[in-house]
Amino acid sequence: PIVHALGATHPLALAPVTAPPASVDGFVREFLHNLNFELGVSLSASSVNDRYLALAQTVRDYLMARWLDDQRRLSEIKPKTVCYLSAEYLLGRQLDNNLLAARLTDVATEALAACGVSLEELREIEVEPGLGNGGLGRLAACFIDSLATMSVPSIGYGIRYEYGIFRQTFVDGQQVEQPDSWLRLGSPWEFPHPEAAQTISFGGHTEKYVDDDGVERSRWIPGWNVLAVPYNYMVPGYHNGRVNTLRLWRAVATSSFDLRVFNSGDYEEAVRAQTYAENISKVLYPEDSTPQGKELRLQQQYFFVAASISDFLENVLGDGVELEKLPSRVIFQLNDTHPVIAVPELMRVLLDERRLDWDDAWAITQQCFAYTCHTLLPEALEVWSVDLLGRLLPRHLEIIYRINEEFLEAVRERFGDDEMRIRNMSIIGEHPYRSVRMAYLATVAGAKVNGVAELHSQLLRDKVLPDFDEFYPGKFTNVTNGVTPRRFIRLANPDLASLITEALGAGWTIDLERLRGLEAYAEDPEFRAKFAAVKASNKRRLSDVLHVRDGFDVSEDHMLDVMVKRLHEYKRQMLKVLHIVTEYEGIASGRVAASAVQPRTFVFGAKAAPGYIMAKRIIHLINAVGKVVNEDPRVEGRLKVLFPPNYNVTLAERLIPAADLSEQISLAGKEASGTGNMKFALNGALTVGTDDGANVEIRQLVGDDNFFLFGMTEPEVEALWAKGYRPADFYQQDDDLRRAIDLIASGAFSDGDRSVFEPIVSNLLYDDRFMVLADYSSYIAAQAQVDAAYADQDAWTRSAILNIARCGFFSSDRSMRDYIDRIWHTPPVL
Ligand code: KOT
Repeated sequence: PIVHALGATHPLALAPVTAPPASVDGFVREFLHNLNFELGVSLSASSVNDRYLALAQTVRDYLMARWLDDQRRLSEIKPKTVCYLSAEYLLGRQLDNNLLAARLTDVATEALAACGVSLEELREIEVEPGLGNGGLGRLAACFIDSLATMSVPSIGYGIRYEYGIFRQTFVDGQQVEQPDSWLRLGSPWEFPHPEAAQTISFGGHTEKYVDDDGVERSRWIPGWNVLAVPYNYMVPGYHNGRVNTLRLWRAVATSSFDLRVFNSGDYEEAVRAQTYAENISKVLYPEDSTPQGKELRLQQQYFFVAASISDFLENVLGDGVELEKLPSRVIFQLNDTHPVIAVPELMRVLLDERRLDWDDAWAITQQCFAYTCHTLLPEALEVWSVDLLGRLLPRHLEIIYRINEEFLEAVRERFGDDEMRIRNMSIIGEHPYRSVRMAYLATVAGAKVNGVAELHSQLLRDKVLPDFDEFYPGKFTNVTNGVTPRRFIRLANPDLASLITEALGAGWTIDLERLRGLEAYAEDPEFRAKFAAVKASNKRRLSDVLHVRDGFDVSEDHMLDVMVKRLHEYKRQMLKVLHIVTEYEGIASGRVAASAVQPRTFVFGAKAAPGYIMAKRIIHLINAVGKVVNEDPRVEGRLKVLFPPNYNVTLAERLIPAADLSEQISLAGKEASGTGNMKFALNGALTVGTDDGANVEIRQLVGDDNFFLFGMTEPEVEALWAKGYRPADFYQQDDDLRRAIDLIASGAFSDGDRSVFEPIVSNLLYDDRFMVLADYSSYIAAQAQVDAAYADQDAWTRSAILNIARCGFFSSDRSMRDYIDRIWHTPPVL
């Protein structure tokens, strides 16, 4: 139909787009064509990067027919569509995932080999797009994978940052950040559409006027604007022939960017103005769970949601959908509060551009949004100062005020003039400065509000938003997070995947509850031996990777004890350090025989936000302890500490399959869910963990015998705070703890300089917001149980298999089903 419109007559122009033949010959032909005609090089003269780019283009060519067809089909069927609005997508490498989805891995391997090219070598040079910080961004990536695999009509919207999460290096054990120029060698997976750019406005003022029908209206006279250029990415479903779209926006200066300056002849100033506009999509803010309230950040947020809403209304919905029917065509899912400015934006479009009256616009808006909260930390709840918001988006601030007025009016009607409650529920906070509480705005506007694990959703209702829960019965719900088994089992752990398929047949990758079938195999000695062999081989593979990357060696007969996640005090990497120092001090002092502990390699992976000083100190300490431990002959062959820099999705895919022990040790009530915990369990690591986030659900499923639980529960944490927490008391009363802290304080890890880690020590002794000392003894006891359990390798392996068998629940496919049932009501379109 599209070609008809152009008046095409040639039969080829009328034929549907077709994929190249999925044969080795077909693949070779396509690959060489791309190398010669797209990259302009011969095979013999090509670089590894040329060959990688040509391969990526070839994979795209195979997916293209499906992508175009899906777009056409959906524009005809007009189903309700999920628009996932997320400031972050932590995608990881694309090549292998796309080969797998399109069932091309074997053909590509053979075809390349026939050209004398190693697929493995090409895989290794791909730079992952690190367009996210951690859990929240990786979750978005898992969700779009599952939506495509389940044939759910959906679009991911976000920002195409020119620089993703910084590259971490260590200099003298301290973190140094380097820009992540992920686009430098070309970006073969994206399709830019500069002609489809949207103009996004900022600043200026508002005014009232009377329209042609005599109705008083408001309008926004913006002060400046930028272009939002869409870059489309394919999101292929696994083995289902579907390809969804991820649309990321890039900021480009408008030609009229600052005509005033141009006209005045100040060329340099005009160029500066261009740069200013283009800064909007320049760099990902590297703060995880601690937003900084910077103006550029608010610009980013508005920039991408305004472009996305307008794109959806104009290009996806297209001609003449009745606005009252909008809720039957779209649900905008807000990935935390970062995109919440979309709420007043949709209101503005409906009111000012489409001329709806307030009540109609609000009724529509309230059905079109749903909000996912990913935190409980008070400092992570985003607020924008009214000053800043009013300057950047004056019309939106007016709309927010009106939403708040009407909301508080309804609260008054319901609860009476309870001023305390009204102040607590107001979308506008007054202290320490007047500000918009974005989580409240999202809660008022969202049809549903969900937390990301059972415990988190409960605490959200009880502790963070109790008044809202009472006011809006039925609005709050839970959807426990999940992870994609395609990337995190099938691709990351191919030998385990083969072993599972051998036992259960294919099909488990899209129906992960089938892993239950492995329970019986846990009792089979032959299967256990095969599983143990896979684990050992994954350790060797990891060792190879770390050897090349960092010069580290991992020994196969060590327990691999892994803690990988952002560095944050609430996650308590410090507790892990105290455990290591305790083990080290015990052996080094001669009180504990080296032979009495299981040989262990401790692996850390963690980035700290560049401005988070305490987190950076802890990174320094981990490296310092690692250096001393690794160089001390008294613990040689027993204890080893590895901290490869720049932990990212690519490294996660190597580390997780090799791990024996998964560290999930946050203070109870602080980790909303965790998703690393799920990835480890699904790869047959046992968890040592607190009763926090999704750990609770993991333990319920795998059983107490297959999980090392320690630490206070959330109510116990609350009780200890209420009673008055004095960390120094724990230090005084526990000999091991005292020795560990004293050793750090003594300068043993800082060449005798006691000042280096003094701030960490005094923070632990006199503040310790996350109660590391209170949970220390329980943690050490749990680690003793870990040691004892690991001594019986066969029993450990049995537990590991049971962990896999019982964690099928944590597939992101299940998360998507829950969102569809409880929130979106967007069935698959098959
Ligand atoms: C970041 C900024 C503001 C508010 C929350 C965040 C945030 C939360 N970033 N990452 N998270 C994590 O999200 C994951 C996915 O839901 C959770 O598993 C994890 O517990 C959160 O910390």
